[in-house]
Amino acid sequence: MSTNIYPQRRQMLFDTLPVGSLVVVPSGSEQVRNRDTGYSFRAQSDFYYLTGFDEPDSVLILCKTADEQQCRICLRPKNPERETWDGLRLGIDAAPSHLQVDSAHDIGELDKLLADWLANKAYLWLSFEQSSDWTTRLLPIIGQLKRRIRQGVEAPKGIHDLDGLLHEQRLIKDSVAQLGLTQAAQVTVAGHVAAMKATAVGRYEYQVQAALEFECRTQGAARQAFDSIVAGGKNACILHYHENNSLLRDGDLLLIDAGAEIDGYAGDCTHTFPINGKFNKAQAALYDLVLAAQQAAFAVIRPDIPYNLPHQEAVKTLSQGLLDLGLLQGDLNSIIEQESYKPFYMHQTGHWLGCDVHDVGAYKQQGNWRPLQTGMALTVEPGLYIAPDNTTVAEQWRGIGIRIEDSVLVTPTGYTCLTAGLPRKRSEIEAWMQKA
Ligand SMILES: [Mn+2]
Repeated sequence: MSTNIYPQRRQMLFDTLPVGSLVVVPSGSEQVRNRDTGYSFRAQSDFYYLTGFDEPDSVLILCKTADEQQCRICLRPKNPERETWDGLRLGIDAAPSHLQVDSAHDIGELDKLLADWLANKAYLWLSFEQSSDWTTRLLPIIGQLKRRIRQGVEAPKGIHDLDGLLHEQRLIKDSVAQLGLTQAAQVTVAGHVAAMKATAVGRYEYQVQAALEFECRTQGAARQAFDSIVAGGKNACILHYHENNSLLRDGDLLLIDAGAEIDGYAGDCTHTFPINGKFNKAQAALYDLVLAAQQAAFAVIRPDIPYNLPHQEAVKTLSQGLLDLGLLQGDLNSIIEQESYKPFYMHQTGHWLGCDVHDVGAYKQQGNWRPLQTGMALTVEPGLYIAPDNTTVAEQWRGIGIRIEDSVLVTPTGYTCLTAGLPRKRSEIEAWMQKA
């Protein structure tokens, strides 16, 4: 991985900041799980994106004045005793060269340092999504500065949302981000293949989950990018199901939505296949329809189309198919207009993908769906979910949940599918399961 990417990313952010700016980007702190045991730590994505550093209790500070720009890191000092218990720390002396920043400071001094660094800065930038405790911490420091006004010190005039700048930057994937997403996607696909191999009637969902996550971790994933959804039969109708504790039954489908995290980038892929290797008639009809909807969405993806167009194409295909199969009645346009497909398809057809599985970046600009651009990464994930208690449809359809999801990168001429490699056509899946 290029070690120069982090200074480059910080420079890009500097270039968008007005003179007189101070930016605060925290890594976050460890969270207690119970008593003296913590949840495993993962640095906030904004911080990791700008530093490649993942120690808790670290804060990146960017200062821009008319004369200079300064990049500073505040972090935990070396502490041999704590390091014996909790792991090595980079430490203050090694940080400037290791992280390519101008200076490094003890995190314990942060409030005092901020009082100096904030003096005569007009703009204080914070993530509004993550900053509630930081605003309460920073307001007294700004108050102190205002009391030094007779000494000629100026305090910030406002706190500004960093998300608008930094998240727009994160939305367009640079070469290192593209590589991270590509590797995360490849490991994710390997995990799905391992899950298919581990699937059999009479096993439990968590056993398939274990096979998938074993493969991802074996191939270098730091963790899963989100809790794996391994949903047999009607459990697939719960969109974010992750109890993963049911028995896999003969005649049911298995829906798996999972992704590995590699170098801070998320994989995201969903696969639906029959537990016994053979689709029944109702499952086959709905599966083919969801796959057709995904292909209709793929067909329009290229730069300059509105973000929502793939969703509209998927909805059109799904609605027409539901009409043809008799699950919906009426005419296509009014079904789409009145959203009467929503009992069967209640989510969007995708989301941004990046450091976070539901990645940052606006979807609309001035009230309109933004155009896709080269370098954006998103998922394409139509589905159909027929609630087990939906008595408005024939019994054969009830309790079937299907989603097919791939991750794509927008290219100048269209897109690249990052998660290619799984059998997707019904015949391919059945042949694959037969062979396995
Ligand atoms: Mn997704």
